Amino acid sequence: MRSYDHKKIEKKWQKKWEKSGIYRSEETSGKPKAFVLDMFPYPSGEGLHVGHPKGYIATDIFSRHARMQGKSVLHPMGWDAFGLPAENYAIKNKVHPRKAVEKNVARFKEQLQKIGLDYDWSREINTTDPEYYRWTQWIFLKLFEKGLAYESFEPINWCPSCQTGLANEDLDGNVCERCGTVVEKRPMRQWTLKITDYAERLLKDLDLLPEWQEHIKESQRNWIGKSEGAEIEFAIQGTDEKLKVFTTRPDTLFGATYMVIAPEHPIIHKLESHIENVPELAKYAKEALAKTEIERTAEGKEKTGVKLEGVMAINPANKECIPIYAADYVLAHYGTGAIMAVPAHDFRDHEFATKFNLPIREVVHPLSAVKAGISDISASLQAAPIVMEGILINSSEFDGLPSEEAKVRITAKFGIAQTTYKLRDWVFSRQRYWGEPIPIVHCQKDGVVPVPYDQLPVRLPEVEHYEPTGTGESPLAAIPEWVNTTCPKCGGPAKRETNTMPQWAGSSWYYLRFMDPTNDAALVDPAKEKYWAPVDMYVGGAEHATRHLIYARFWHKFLFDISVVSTPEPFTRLISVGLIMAEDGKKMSKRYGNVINPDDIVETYGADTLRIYEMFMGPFTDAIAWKTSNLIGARRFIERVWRLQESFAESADENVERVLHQTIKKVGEDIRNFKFNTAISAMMIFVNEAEAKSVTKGQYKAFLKLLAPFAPHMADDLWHEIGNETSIHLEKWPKYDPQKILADTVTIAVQVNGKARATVSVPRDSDEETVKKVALEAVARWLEGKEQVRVIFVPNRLINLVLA
Ligand code: ANZ
Repeated sequence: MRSYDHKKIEKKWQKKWEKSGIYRSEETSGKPKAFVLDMFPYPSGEGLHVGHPKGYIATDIFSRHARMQGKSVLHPMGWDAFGLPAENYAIKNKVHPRKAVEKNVARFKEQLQKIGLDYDWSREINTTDPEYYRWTQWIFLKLFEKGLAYESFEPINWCPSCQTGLANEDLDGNVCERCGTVVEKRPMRQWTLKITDYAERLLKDLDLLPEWQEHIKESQRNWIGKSEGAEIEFAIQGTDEKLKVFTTRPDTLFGATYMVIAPEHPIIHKLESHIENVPELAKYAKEALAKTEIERTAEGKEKTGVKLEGVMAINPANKECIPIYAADYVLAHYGTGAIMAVPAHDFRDHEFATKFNLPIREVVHPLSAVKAGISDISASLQAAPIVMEGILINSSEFDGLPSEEAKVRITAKFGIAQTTYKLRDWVFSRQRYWGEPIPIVHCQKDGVVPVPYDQLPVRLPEVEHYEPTGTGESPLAAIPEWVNTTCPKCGGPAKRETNTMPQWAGSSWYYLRFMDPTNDAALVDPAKEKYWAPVDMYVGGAEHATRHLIYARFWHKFLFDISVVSTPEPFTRLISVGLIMAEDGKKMSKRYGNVINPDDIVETYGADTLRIYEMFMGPFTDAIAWKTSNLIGARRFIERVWRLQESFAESADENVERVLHQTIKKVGEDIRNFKFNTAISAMMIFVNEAEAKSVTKGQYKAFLKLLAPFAPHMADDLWHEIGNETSIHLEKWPKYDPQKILADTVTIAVQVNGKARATVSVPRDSDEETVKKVALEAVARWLEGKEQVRVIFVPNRLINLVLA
């Protein structure tokens, strides 16, 4: 027998597959399709570690199985190569980001190819390729055309280390998610996308995704953060000004004993002539701006605030004059930036009222107290608020109403129903070099003018220095030849927009480009889109639950509205990969020096062993620690399969046949359900059985087909070795025979006078006569000379022969 030389075998088959192009995707086949997608990586300078390919191996198995089921498969790969990580790497290593990306891509690709993944490399894309980002810019122009991309001048998150503005989604609490530096608020001009126009659809359409993991849908719901409530206006005494608040508890209106506005609220400016302590308020606002939203709104945090001296508001419900405070726990950009404070029923208001000695008035009596006949809870209210709903008191004509009904009636009388979302518009510009230029020019006469579609792509120019300038302008601003241009409208002098797009831009639509990667007339050909869309299976890191996956859904819905795509949602099924931790239990990272390079594993043990090992570690979505010593188990399994080719039986053993059909059923179901570990244990059981008894060539062939998605190199090699000419990966997936699975045997205990004497194997559900015949043989020596008087028979369990 040939020895199992993984190096030779794996190289040989990788070459053959590439040459024969068996993994090319075809949309003209007339077959049903399967679009299987990995979240494409950014090609970092560190290369892949063994954790990265886990998801790729899984989609590889899934897509190979789909192909063998007769589907036309699209399983592509590409590079998300713009953005801060690529740029920071380039700066640190003093190479141009384009050069660094080229080198890193080559390295990543080589590493992936060594693992034997079935990507159609003819569809490879790279977000930094001008022929790709032309279409990213095209989408931006469409958004601009529809009023969904706009310039704004609000304070945004600024990372002093990365020297760029960031979206809320790019923060980890109050620090930059990339570098860990605490971000500041900094007012600056920026481009913003109106994702809030899509908030309701992004929320509602989560219901169209039954095959997404619930926890991911839940994080999206929280991120979108829908609140239903009311807007109510409070007049400012002695002026024509009004202060509008947003509240989710209009039922508590009679309990509003003061108001709070965000320190940066514009009404301060409007009331300047009435307010006596404007400088004090300005100072407080400045301090508040330096804090993050999380710091400002945390419950239990020491409350601060400044009273607006000289002005009072009027509670519209009871006409009471109440004071107004500026306090940082109210955010400028949520709701209306102002609240009615109800200290009896809200934690933060209670903390504030306690500190500033403001009245706490109960207006909603809890149901439990009503039931227990307790009417006075004012003492406990001084200690803590009662936040649950109940029955209204101290609320004039609304007394006695339950909260639910009071909300509706009070809103009808004093305000209007309103819904707000936590989701903010998407801050879409970065003050960095390595990103897609925003295709806009600024003309003195015509203002903001979009670059005409036929002038796309606006190419990123070559520069001497691509380090951030630190001035809030991108390095592009320092290249006059590029910046100075002519206005497409009037032909006069104009300047190009020098902000670039965030890294999330290119990844918000890349899956569409895989359907038609070289089309230079359209983003995607409609017929191809119709065939491939939507993505049937999408696999990637759980950390993208609220960023990439919200942005991509937003762009997709926009492209749906302008008829570029035909489905309301981009990804039908979504599964997140459980991390592979390092052997020490920590995250695998160069920083901890615990990284394992897949190249070394492939070299020593083989790609097929690596693949089986990673899929056998445990449930796919679990985080599990790597253990090199356990690779031996996977390698041994492969070697046992290899040895089975030594001798084939002439006729099939019934048990082996039964286990084979059970295995066919199990492996197919498990692959569809992403349960690769149990699929592999089913295959191990088959190998045990075949070793213990025998295996025919036919059985072996069927088994190799099951193994092929998992260990593609050795499966194809053995397949050819036993006399086949075409690749096993183009074979049909075997069918199991339901009859054969059922026709199994059971073990029956044979007793003589109630004493266990032997066991026999019989086909399941055999009748008494059949079982008695074999049982008599098995216990012959206990029967000698004795007469049988009775038989007790329990089907499939036992037979008891009672003797005289
Ligand atoms: C009065 C009230 C009484 C409130 C009560 C709550 C309880 P969610 O669910 O998060 O949407 N609020 C409104 N705008 C705010 C802002 N810009 N900054 C900080 N807080 C703000 O919360 C809505 C509630 O948060 C609103 O309802 C308002 O306080 C507060 F017993 O109004 B409520």
